Amino acid sequence: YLKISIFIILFILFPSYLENQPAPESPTEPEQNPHAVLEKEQDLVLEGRNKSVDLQNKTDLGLKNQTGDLLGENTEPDLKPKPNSDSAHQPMKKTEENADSRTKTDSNPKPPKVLDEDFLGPAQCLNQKYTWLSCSKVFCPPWRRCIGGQCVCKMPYKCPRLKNTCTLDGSVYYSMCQANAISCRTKTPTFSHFSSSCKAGDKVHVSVSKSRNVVEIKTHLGKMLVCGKDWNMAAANVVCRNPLNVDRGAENASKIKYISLGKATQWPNECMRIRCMGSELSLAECTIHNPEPITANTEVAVAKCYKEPTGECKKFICMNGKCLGHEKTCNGVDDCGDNSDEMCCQKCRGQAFLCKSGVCIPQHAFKDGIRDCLGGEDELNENNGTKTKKMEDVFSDPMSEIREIRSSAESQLQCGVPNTEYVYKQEDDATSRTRRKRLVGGEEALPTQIQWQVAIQDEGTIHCGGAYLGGCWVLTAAHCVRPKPKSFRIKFSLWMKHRKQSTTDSIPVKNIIIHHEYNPQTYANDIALVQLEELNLSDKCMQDNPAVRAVCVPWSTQQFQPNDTCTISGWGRDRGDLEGKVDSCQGDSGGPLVCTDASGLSYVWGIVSWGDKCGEPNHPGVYTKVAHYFDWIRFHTGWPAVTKFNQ
Ligand SMILES: [Ca+2]
Ligand SMILES: [Ca+2]
Repeated sequence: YLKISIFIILFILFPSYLENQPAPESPTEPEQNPHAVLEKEQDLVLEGRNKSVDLQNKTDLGLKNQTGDLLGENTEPDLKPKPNSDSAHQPMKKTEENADSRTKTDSNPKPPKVLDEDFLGPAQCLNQKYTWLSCSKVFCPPWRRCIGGQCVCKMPYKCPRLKNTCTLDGSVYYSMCQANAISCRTKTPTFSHFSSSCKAGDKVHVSVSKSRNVVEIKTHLGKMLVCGKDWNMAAANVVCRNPLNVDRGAENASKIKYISLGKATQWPNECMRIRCMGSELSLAECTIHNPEPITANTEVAVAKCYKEPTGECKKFICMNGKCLGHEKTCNGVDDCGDNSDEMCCQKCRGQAFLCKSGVCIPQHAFKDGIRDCLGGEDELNENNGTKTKKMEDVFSDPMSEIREIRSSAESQLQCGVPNTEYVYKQEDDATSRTRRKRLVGGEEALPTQIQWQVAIQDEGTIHCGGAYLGGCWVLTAAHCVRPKPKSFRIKFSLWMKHRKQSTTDSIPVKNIIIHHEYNPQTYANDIALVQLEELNLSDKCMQDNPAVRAVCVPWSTQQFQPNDTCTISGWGRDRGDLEGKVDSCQGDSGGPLVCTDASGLSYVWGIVSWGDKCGEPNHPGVYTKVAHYFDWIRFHTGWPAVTKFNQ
């Protein structure tokens, strides 16, 4: 009896680990068994290894198999640096913009005594020059979408119809998203305020007093000061850019006691609390709270704009060239104005929250109902993410619109969540009694446990697995398929290779898209999409099936990090083989390596590609790193088919 097995592997994910880009120095690789080459009668019990493999010091994963020791007992001198710990002491590759502040680490052989390096880093990350527009690290705002790792301006008509919004020229738009999509293109402030009657008197007007640089805001409620509470560099940057026209924003965001303001001027006696993300084009785009009375001891906001330093910057240099004190990095506040001071952090200062991707987000973004960390770890333990902190008393609230857009977009696509009603359901089958018995190298799956796993049947034989992406799309390895759709069928919910269960479905193939740069000699770009045939008179490709669910496609190579736990599934060789000494990889080609994020969403992180003596510790399998191919997958399947984020 044949069984599907799953194998839990504790992957210490290394950035280069999953990449199926065989190194040029290993031209003989294709000789080594690609998994797809299986004999016909081979039974499909899935392969697996459940070793805990420490890959942290390794880069090759079989590519340089003579030197790799995957159990981590030795370290090759030419290995790449570990992603985390060593980086602070790695010589930084100098770049025009950020070399100076850290060159002191370059020439010093001993660990430098620079406290800030506990926070900033690693160097490889800093070299990537991430900003708030780097959507491999953060989500794009709703008026932008993620293409090729950058948040680019969305077409204004792609914004949903929400609360009426007025622009500075008095027109009415149907959402702030739309107004900001226009600003995004013109790079000039457009949004004015939320209201359906776009009267000029309702505009939000910001100025800075000649004396003392006190920030003033005029709304239809009158002229007020800005409260010192919540006032920070992110907001001061916005004021300095507009209306003060200082591109690099603020030098600092200070506060002054109301009582110490000069009596010569008649100052307003109320203030409004304003909270900005930092990327806004005017304070009107920030969250503005209702007025609060001012007492003598109330602090109010002061903005001192940035002055270019004389001489070289010896501190942190933002991607936009601004020079910042190190204490302003990794504190959750966008001091740079492009958020580059928060994108590569190993720890966060103060109350800021550290996302697993190394980004510090402000404390107020923690459990605010908007997923800020890629894996959603800032929004855990909420009731479906809708119930958030107590609603604040706000005058103008762009965050509620952002929250609404995000949650509606994110609810459109269902992926990465198995049908728990059906999961682990036992078919009436004697062999199920042996479930959970450990096999060599893995664990047996239950009949409907891996709901995105499919079998690729080629001329009646199953050689390969695949992952169901939803709609009419299946992802597999290029070496598993040929451009002959008629030869293939895709089998869903198949537990035993030769025997259907009640939920098993077999679907003909309409089209096969092999990556145009797939190289059958090297197995580079070993990835293919299989498009299923539609049902008669329908645009669906399969009947609703309680035991079939789609897995999500990762859009960023940063979504999973070292020490994340992932799962491989597939049919391996028969059990006898597994219990003996093993070639445990065979039979799993094309199958998914799936990682689950903090919020419980599962992503197809890798596709089983090839391996060399894959049962042995020094010779792990090689996987196609799916996140690299996000744009390619999206191009062929269409946006909504593959991602609920960054749409
Ligand atoms: Ca900061
Ligand atoms: Ca959040």
